[in-house]
This record gives sequence, C-alpha cells and structure tokens, in this order.
Amino acid sequence: RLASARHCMVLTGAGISAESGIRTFRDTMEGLWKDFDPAALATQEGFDAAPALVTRWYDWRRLGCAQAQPNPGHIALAHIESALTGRGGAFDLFTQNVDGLHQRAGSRAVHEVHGSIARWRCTKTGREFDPGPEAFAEFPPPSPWGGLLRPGVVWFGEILPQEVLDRAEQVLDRCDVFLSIGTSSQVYPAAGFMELAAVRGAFVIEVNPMETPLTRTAEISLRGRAGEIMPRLAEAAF
Ligand code: BJW
Repeated sequence: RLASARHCMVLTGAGISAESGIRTFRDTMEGLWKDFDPAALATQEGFDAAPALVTRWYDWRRLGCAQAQPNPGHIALAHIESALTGRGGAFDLFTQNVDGLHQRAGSRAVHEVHGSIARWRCTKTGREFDPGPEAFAEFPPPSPWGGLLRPGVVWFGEILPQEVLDRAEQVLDRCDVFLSIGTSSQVYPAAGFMELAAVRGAFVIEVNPMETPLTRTAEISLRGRAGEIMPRLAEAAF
C-alpha cells in the first residue's frame, strides 16, 4: 500500500519522539501528565494564574527538545517522503509534537498542529520571538514589545493554526494511505484526522505499542515502537 500510495498523510504524536528521550503525555509510567497538571500548565488560565511557573516549565522542556536528536522513526519518515515525492507521489506530515525533530530529521512537508516550543510570542502584540539557545534569564520572560513571552504552542481550549487545519482538510480529501504513529488518539481535533481519513476511503495504518480508542478505525495495527517499526516499513516499501 505504501509503495503504491499516490498521497500519503501522516499524523504523529509524542510516541515517535519517546525514543529520542522526550517524555510523552499520557503513558502511565513516563507520561508528563503523571507528574504535572495539564490544567495548570497547558491552558491560558494556568498561564494567567502562574505565568512564572508555566514559562519556567516550558523553557525547561524547550531546552530538552533542543538537546534531543531525531531517532530512526523520524529518519524513516523523511526517507518515505523523499521516496514518494521522488516518484511523483505526494506526502504530508502532520505532527502534534512541538519538538521540531521531524524537520531536523529532514522531513520537508511538516505541519505543526500544536505549534512549536522553540518559537515564543508576545502576549501584547502576537509577534514571534526566537529565544535562542540559552535559558531565559527571568520568569515570566518579558517581551521586547511590552507584554510577556509565552510559548508558541497550542493549549487546551485554543484554536489550532487555521492554515494547518485548511491543509489537513485538503489532504484528507486526497490521501489514499494514512499513517497514525505514536499518538494516544485522545486529543481533538487532531485525533479526528484518522477517523475522517478512514471514512473518506484511505487505507489507515496505526503504529503504536498500545491499543488506542481509534485502533478499530485502522485496517492494520503495527504493535511496537516507531523507532523499530518505521525503518522496517520504509525498507519494505522502497
Ligand atoms: C509510542 C512509543 C514509541 C509510546 N513508538 N508509540 C472533541 C471531543 C472532546 C474534547 C474535545 C473535542 N474537541 C476539542 C476538545 C477539547 C480538547 C481535547 O481534545 N480534549 C481531550 C483531551 C478530551 N482539544 C482542544 O482543546 C484543542 N483545541 C480545540 O479543539 O479548539 C477548539 C475548541 C476550543 C474550545 C472548546 C472546544 C473546541 C487543543 C488541543 C491542544 C493540545 N495541546 C497539547 C499540549 C501542547 C503543548 C505542549 O507540548 O505542552 O498537545 S496536550 C498534549 O496532548 C500535546 C499533544 O500534542 C497532545 C496529544 O498527545 P499525544 O501526542 O497523542 O501523546 P500521548 O502521550 O497522549 O500518547 C503517546 C502515545 O505514544 C501513546 O499511545 C503510547 O502508547 C505511544 N508510544 N512510546 C510509538 N516508542
């Protein structure tokens, strides 16, 4: 299926970066939400109540992401993209991850559904700010334009970037193969991409060591780690 795909759409989640040492959110042993409260840290209300705590937490995670390296799962997806586009096919990778590892692995058509932890923005003007390689000196970090700086990620209750949703809508109409990799399929609207792809006739493959609420939507579930399964899938297909 992958070898003959005309347009492959991929949705990745935190699981694909787990083998790069970045913690997932909902895994019972390693997930971030085991130790941290999502309502306090990943919402506008949490930021308004405790901006120093929230920005310190995101800055700590930002530096961890900058130090992490892409793993064989990320690299296999970059190979699949170049093999497919090299023979006239199309490929679009939607990632819920904010870590930038797909781009660093060489993927080109990457759409960041939940933003990026490396880009921050001014709460007053909305202008983007690149914090650079060092930790912020104070928390919450002041913005050069008068407000505060907040991470450029999408919190619960916030709208996803419109251009990403528009592109997803287009690709969902066209894709004939859909790969869901390393996501618990619990956070909407991104989780709904898999359901929409299946309804619109794409062949859906899930890659995850665990069952998810949407496993039954997939035609094939490959149970295992993305860093082991994806290179084998790429090698088998191309
Ligand atoms: C491996 C592995 C290995 C481990 N290899 N796999 C419809 C129904 C119900 C609720 C809603 C709905 N529509 C909207 C909502 C509300 C809400 C939502 O979905 N809530 C649910 C939790 C119930 N959604 C929103 O608020 C979204 N906005 C929105 O809808 O706006 C419109 C609106 C506004 C107001 C009201 C209604 C509508 C925004 C969602 C933003 C999510 N933000 C976060 C934080 C980003 C910043 C940050 O990094 O801090 O995004 S939350 C967190 O979850 C993060 C992730 O991108 C996201 C998804 O998690 P993911 O990636 O799936 O990770 P995990 O940990 O859950 O799963 C990891 C998986 O990997 C597991 O399955 C493992 O088994 C697997 N794995 N190792 C492969 N080696």
